[in-house]
Amino acid sequence: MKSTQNNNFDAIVIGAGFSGLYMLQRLREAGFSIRVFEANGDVGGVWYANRYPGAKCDSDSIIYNYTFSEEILQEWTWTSRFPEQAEILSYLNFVADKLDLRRDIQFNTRITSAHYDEVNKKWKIQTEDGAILSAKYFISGVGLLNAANVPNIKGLDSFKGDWYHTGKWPHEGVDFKGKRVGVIGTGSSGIQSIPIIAQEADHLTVFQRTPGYCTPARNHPYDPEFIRQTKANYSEIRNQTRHSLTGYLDQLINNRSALDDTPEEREREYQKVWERGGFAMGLTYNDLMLNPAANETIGEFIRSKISETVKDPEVAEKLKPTYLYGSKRPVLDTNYYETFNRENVSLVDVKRAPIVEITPKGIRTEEAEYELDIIVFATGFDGMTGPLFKIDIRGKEGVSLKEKWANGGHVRTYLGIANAGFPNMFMVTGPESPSALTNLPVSIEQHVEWIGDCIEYLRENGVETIEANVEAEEAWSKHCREIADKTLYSKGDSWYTGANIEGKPRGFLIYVGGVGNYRKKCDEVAAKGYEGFSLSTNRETVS
Ligand code: NA7
Repeated sequence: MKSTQNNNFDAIVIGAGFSGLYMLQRLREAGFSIRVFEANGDVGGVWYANRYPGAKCDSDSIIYNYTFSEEILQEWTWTSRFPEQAEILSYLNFVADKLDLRRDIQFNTRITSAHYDEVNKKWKIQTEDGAILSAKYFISGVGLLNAANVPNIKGLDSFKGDWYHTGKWPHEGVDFKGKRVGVIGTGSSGIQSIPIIAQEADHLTVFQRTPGYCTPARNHPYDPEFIRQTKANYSEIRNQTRHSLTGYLDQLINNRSALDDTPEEREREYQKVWERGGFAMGLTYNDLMLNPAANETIGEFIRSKISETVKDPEVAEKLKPTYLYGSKRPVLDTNYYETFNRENVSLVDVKRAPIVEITPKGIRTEEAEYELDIIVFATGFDGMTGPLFKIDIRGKEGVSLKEKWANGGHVRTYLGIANAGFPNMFMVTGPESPSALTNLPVSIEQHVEWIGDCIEYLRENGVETIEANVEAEEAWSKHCREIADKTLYSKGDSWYTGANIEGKPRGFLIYVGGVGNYRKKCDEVAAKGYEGFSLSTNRETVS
């Protein structure tokens, strides 16, 4: 890390995760001066912070990486099908070392505000310790999930034991041996950590509000021959993910409705995908995320698996989700349901009897008090807008991003990359881009490359500012909502819609039209001289 000697940059980027690291490399290679600010002590973003036991990614390792450098692709080798947090963090460290990125990153530095100065056409950016910097371009690489949500439960301060949030896990780890542990939350973080904590703890109590739809990950070490073939054929893999629906290699398995098959045929089809493991269950038929009756068939299949696995029928019933599959993020698991057959694990339904308070001794629900030594909050994040709102971002006339979105009645962006009223500001995987429903490195690379190309274009054409037009933004936002409303993705209560945060306005902020279509749209916008944006030189503005 180098301290800031020069306070004026072509571009300032926030975040040194997948997005910020590549943005740095992309703009540095193009000859721009750039500085990345990172609140954490090192690179990694979510993979720096989420060190809870069992943390891993649900994307196959071979596609959970950058593809822009053939050298990096050839030199790095993943060890197993699904990468664990520590391995992903090693990968990002490897990339940072290889490209010598750290010399342009300032760690342990939180950005508190970014204000657009209309007179000088610069972003004024302030750090927590009061330093003020300026840049022509302000780029957010803050990611979707860094604003940890610790629910406001009465009495937390009085708890005599220790408590942790999965998204801010201590680097030295947590010793669960001989402890009575409570985990609140059964989303991805809870479902990944519960089987591991159960093996160590004296007793584990799981406080479940809504059960997840879990399907087996079937993680396994990679075979060297598979790795050799993958490296030899990477251009084909890259091509496939970039033009796919979700940035994964999985394709639609049966191009017909789930309702076209008999129950026996469906069972066979689901079973095949279940055996394969990974995220393809939702691709078994073409209408699972479109038609509630079709969706019910996959829900029923997973519920039957829960009954088969969990020995106590009452516990099995509690673990069965009944909402639409995929309207909350489905989870890949390793021994999750099996964990509830252990003697030292109990399940508490806090939808039926909600948590009332945290006491000095543990957690009290409407029905009972549970004595605990450690509480783990696997309670998720204020997703998508949360990380942006942690910074006071203000565009023209001092209007904040928060005010803009609140005043207009809903979040709206142009392509999930730009905002009307916020010139020369870009978001990597911002709201209304495919982001959360995709294999993120694929989406991140596309955004970083688009933003890099755009900034180069502006330099080549002597453009001072670029700003999304209100009409283009409204049209994009409307389009996003319209296509989401035709699917079942937007019909659940989760961080996809903001429903997990008390008082947060609801809105489905993901473009569901697919990675390939989205790339095409972004490329068309660029090819038409940045259609939907106003570009201004010192002399004139062109819309
Ligand atoms: P999620 O998926 O948002 O899950 C959070 C869980 O915590 C979920 O089961 C919530 O229940 C539960 N929760 C939240 N607040 C409470 C309170 N107050 N009481 C009881 N239970 C609560 O977060 P994760 O960290 O697991 O995963 C986030 C993403 O990371 C995931 O989607 C992947 O993309 C990777 P609810 O469902 O709201 O009833």
